[in-house]
Amino acid sequence: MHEPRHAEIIEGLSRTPARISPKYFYDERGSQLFEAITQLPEYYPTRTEHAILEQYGPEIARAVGSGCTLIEPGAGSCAKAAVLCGLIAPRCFVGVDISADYLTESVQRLGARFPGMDARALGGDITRGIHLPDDLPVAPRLVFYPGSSIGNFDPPSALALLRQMRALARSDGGLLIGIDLPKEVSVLEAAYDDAQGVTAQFNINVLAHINRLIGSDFEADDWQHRAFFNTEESRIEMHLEACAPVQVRWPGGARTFAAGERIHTENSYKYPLDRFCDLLAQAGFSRARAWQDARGWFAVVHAQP
Ligand code: AVJ
Repeated sequence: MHEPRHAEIIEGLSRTPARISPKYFYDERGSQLFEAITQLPEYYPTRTEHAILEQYGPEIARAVGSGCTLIEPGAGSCAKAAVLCGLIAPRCFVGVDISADYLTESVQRLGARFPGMDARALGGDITRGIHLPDDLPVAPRLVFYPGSSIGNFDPPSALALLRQMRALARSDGGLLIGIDLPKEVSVLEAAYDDAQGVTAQFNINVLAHINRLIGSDFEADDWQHRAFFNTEESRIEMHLEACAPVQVRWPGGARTFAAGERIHTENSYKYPLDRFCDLLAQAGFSRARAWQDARGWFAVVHAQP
């Protein structure tokens, strides 16, 4: 008996065009490579969001209020939570992540930095709906979803996720979310195809992870990184393109790829702010306030029911 993700991966590989979910980027090496991406000169989202939080910190803090229960889906290293906790002094922090081991460590570190705060780690996947512990302090809940992670979801899935977050926030809470905005194509494409080739390594590394998960025999050297902006869909697409005809085998199956054939590995949607606010409204957030950098490249949005 295989795990469900096994079947999901093989189903994606068997499609035409083939696809691999971006969630498989983040094995240990993939997480390190992503960390390196956030420091690349071309990759503006992380530092731009950070600069917005720094510049408008006091305003954002007044808008969201202090003493809340802060909930961060996909908290990972809790690096961004640390910045926000310094600004809004939450009473309680709940970090949620699929890989709970790593999360437990980083939540402990965060708790040590903010001794008055009740810091908790919760294993779970927000896209499937999470169940919060029932002994949380009675306080308004702020859901924090930074980094433009929402961009990985197509609009209907993004809406479904925003509805989950609306339910978590309840009627007296809110959402603080980072979104990457549309901009000059050359800027977008450079951010996903950097000169040092770190994003290329990040993309190709997914194959090693898939090999470990399903026992396939992908060879990194057979594939090249492709990233481009799809204007109609307003999204960056990342693909792996076969350099020559390739056969890939795994226990119980195989697939051939022609030279130039691609595996779609990621979408990163860039929502114009007004379109994103429409999605928020459809998800049940009737009020929204946004802060942007001077170039209008990224926005931090506070949404309330
Ligand atoms: C983590 C999904 C926000 O879309 O910018 C970075 C992932 N992929 N470079 C993004 C990513 C390639 C990133 N997100």
